[in-house]
Amino acid sequence: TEEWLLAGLACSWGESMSSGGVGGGSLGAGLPYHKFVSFALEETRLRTTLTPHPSQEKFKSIKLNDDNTVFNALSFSAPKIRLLRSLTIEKKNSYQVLDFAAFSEPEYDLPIFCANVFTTHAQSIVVLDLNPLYDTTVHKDYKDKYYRSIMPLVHKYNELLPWGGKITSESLKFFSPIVIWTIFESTEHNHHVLHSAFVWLELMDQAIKENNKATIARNQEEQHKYLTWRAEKDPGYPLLKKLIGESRAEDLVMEFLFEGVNTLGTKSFLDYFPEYARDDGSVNKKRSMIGKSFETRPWDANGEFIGDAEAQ
Ligand code: BLA
Repeated sequence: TEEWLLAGLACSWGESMSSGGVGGGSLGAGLPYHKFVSFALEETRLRTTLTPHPSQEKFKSIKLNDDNTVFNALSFSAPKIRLLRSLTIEKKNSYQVLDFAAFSEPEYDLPIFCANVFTTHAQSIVVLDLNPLYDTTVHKDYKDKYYRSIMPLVHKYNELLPWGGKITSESLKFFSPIVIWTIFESTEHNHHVLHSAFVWLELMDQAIKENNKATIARNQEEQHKYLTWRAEKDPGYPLLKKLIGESRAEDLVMEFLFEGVNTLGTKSFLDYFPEYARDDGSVNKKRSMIGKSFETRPWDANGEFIGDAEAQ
């Protein structure tokens, strides 16, 4: 049963970084992260039928003021998958971005596949995870259902991709015990082979449709909460604003990257995260109320959260 980790996506970040600009003819080609994206899409197509998502039309050809920057946005849906979308940005001699995510239909409680990489000449900031729909510290049943059998993955990647150090503490409850959160020097990139388990597709194959209306509504609300968080506080947002302007960045975030934030639920950011309320009722612009913590990986080998003491 644990063979599914081999049904993995193997993607060499080093290789794709150094092959920069060689087009392979498939979607997303020509960007350093095109290999990741086309591989992920190919893997997905082996198992399901991707249909272009309505959001793709509006965003795939966003024009930038800056000729040195290439922007590529793709989005799809499929049976069981509400939204699978990918954004890659490359600014020549400056930085590269990958933001890839997949969200299931609310009839499934699948984790959210999340691959984010921000690369400059100096370093790469990487978050790779199956973000849990339900906080795994609170919902042990959910943790067991999706993470227990894949915990061994952590040992496999931990050496190659060590914990990235202190992190915005709010992020932790959106991360799973198998999260890869790492920062590596770009000079080392050729030595780093990132094998990201595309376990998500395996989980998707196995996912069984939920019929209970209350459970479906709860799944939908949890997904909405996640979208609401990221649409407001994603670390990439300020850079997107700089790149395409405030209003287009807002459209991109609301209607593409975190599409569903305006339709899956009616609760506001402050309904979900009241600690961000300011006296005048507006949302505190700070990224984090708690600050950064967790110098080391705050989960043990069984995926039990052990970060409490350090969080003080
Ligand atoms: C930095 N991106 C980061 C950091 C994290 C993430 C953890 C380190 C800073 C921190 O502690 O917050 C990513 N955080 C996540 C993800 C989740 C989360 C994926 O909570 C999911 C729940 N990154 C992008 C995109 C851009 C981008 C699209 O995904 C730009 C367009 C940029 N990320 C970016 C930049 C930084 C960063 C510029 C460094 C700046 C900073 O620390 O604020």
